[in-house]
Amino acid sequence: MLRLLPANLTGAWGSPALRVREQGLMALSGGWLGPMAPPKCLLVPESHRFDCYPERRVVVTQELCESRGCCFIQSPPPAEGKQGVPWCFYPPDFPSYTLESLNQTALGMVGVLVRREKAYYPRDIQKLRLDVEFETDTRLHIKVTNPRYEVPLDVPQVMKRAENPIYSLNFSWDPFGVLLQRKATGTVLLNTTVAPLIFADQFLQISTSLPSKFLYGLGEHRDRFLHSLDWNTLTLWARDVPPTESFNLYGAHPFYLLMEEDGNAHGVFLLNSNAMEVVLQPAPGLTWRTIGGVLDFYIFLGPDPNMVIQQYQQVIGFPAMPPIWALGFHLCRWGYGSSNETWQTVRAMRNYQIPQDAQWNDIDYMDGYRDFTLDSQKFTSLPSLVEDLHKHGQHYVMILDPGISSTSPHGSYWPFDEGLRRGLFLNTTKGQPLIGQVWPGFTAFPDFSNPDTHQWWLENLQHFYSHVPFDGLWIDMNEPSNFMDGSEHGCPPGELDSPPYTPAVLGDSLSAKTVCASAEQKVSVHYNLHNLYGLMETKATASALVKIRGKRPFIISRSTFPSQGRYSGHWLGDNRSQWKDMYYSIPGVLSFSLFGIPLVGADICGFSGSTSEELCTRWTQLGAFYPFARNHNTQKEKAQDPTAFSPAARTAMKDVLLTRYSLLPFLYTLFHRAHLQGDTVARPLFFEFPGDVATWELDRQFLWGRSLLVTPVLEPGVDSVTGYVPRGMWYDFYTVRSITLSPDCSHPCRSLPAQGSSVNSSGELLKMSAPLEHLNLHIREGSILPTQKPGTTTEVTRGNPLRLIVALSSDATAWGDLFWDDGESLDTFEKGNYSYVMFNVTQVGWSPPLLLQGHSVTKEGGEDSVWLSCHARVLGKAFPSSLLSRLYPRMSPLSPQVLTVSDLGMSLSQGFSLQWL
Ligand code: MIG
Repeated sequence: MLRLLPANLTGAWGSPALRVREQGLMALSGGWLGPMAPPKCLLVPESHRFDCYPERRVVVTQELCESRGCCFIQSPPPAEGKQGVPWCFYPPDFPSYTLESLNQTALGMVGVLVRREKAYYPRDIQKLRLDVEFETDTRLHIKVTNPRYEVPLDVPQVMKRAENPIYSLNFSWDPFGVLLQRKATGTVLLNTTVAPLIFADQFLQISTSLPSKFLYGLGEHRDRFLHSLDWNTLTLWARDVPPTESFNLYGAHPFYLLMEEDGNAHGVFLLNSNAMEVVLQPAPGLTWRTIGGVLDFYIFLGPDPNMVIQQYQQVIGFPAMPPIWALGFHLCRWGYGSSNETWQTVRAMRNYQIPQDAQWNDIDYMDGYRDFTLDSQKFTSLPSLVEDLHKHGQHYVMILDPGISSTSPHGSYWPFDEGLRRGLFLNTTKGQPLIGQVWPGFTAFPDFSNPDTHQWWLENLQHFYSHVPFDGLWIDMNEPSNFMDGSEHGCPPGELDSPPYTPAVLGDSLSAKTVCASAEQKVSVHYNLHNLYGLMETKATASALVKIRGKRPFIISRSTFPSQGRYSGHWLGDNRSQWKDMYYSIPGVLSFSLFGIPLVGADICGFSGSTSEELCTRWTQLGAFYPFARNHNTQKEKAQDPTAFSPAARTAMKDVLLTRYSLLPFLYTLFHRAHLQGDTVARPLFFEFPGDVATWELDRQFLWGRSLLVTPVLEPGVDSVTGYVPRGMWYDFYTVRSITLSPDCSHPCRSLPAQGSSVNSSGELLKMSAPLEHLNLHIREGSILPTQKPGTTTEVTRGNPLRLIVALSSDATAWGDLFWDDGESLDTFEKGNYSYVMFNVTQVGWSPPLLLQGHSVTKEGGEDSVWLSCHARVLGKAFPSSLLSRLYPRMSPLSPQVLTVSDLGMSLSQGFSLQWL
């Protein structure tokens, strides 16, 4: 029987198979089919060949391939550095599982899957349990298990079966397969009969067809935002390496978002923490290949991309609300020679009045690079520096690595002695602490899966805090990184360190630049927990920070896993001071928006290598719009903070940072929406314009929320930039800003705008002027942005009057909102200690007057102390021309105009309304 045409399925199932047949015959005439290949193999077109021999270290011969029962057909070798069509692939009748029974349960179904013929990996599991839960109308949970390791992540427990799911689920019984369709359109979202299901102890694989080639997510990688499906393997295994195309990097996010051809979107999350590959192929098709755990899928039906990401975060958890100072500008470098040198930079920044909220230190502050110690010579003044920062409303963040020095004389280094005494480190298979090497020399690695380790971590932090009252933590090297492969003694033989199949990890070994997979941890072996190491360290760190400071924790972590956003942000690691690295930061930031980690950014001006004034200026302009904005530099490179450059460059950097600070209330409110319901902060354009296919590939621009378009320059030596401007009116941000209030204009009055690059776009590429000191920012019609006069810290800024920018749509409406609280207390939203205002402009009846209203929904006991005087600036055609022509037939449409209202003198907890003619 032809796998692609299961007998018990008709309709949508039939037609792809017919297509397959035709293409197969076409391929036959192409001449690349081996003459010996059996007819069933010839039927499989190249794009539909699912790899039966993914092992990389083996040259696949016909003999090896056929010993697995697969088809062998050579195709043209791929271009250098590319993967090609697999030569060894599954025939349509390759043995798979059969669905033996299927019974209704309260939430869905439970079934039994049986494999009669063994596949080719050891310890093939013959009987599996299938659980299906119709969790919500837009979320489906499908799990294939037998009792074994599962990811220890709290996921929502559903009590009631969804009543009106927008999806329909069918099964193929023999071979077993899942067919998932979107009811409204009939689009087949998943069809897993395209290749066999394999479920062996250390090799689990399931493939599916995809309804389009527009696939995003699957991190952490350095790639375009939109992945290529041209035989592209993405490996997920936490790894310390400067971001390089096609390598596994610091974090693991087995989640993809897919745009269907008609603009609907869905997402798929595989809750699995083992080393994994995801293979993308042009069918379009996708294969999940993991070497442990279970197949635990959540599918999100959207139907729009924003909703998919919200639904994903309903499962993994919504991101933490950051303290407001986290949204200021951060300055860091590796290689400040001393605390005084660090202090110098802070003073220089203040001197030039360049905004800065936090000063950071890298490992330089430590004594011998050991955690929780302070270099008593070079960093003597650190406590005073921190005190000075606090006096200026600024904050201090320092780095912390997980590796704990194991060679300090006994009795001289409490963290190791005590960790050893309490048994808190990763152990070798022989039950001894596993010793690797990191910055301090030989180190042991805390087992953060053990709750006792959290207590010890807290005690260490408390101790250090009593000397240096830090405000946040930067947790690095937590893949965990190890300068040795495995341990000081390598790794023992065995199937954890040398599994039957090793995914395409950098270094070809699971223990490359990390600890042995066989290392023992409290919850399971490191083999299973490796991708969770950073997340578990982050949880320990977040709870310690809360206990120590009693305020919202601020953490930036290098290694991440789904649900990370609940505890920390992320930076994109060791980029280089090169233009292409600057570009890659945009797909990087946008991908982490999808992963539910909105607080993300790349090292502004580049980490390694030497930046240039031009690059650093452009990068600061882009970086001012990273949700997390930090300039960081490697050791031994010349300074690249804003004060290190010419007056012109310095001023350009200062200006764009002030622009960021002026948008603080807007940005803070976006983070509130992320925390509340999983909205993205840095947002891909297609999230707002899913019906406009031209936006689906864009990753050189992005939005803040729904309404601020950022179009950075990403190339040297240019004074313009071409960007896509979606359909509608977009107002030039600076034109708005540059309108000055005429003093005699204290009540509603109109004035014409200065000439700016506001544009009424038909959905087109536009060339924008971009001299070196200019970042293009455009405000979308229909939006209201709360802003403030910027200060050089968020503390100063947040005390300044609120200003509304009202960008009217063509039908003279607009809306926006503001979330405001004290900026640092825990759970202000949950406790009701905040103000929330919805701003609205509406047309009053059928007459020209417009009404701007602020509706406060602040709860009883809300933040009453928040009082901001308010200015409003209204942009656009105040009157719709259609209406005007009806009411005033002889009047021509008004030109765009700007209306300024000063000092509304409102309290946020009261609301207001303002009407004008
Ligand atoms: O082995 O702490 O990604 O930001 O400056 C390098 C020194 C260790 C890697 C981090 C980088 C940091 C550096 N760290």
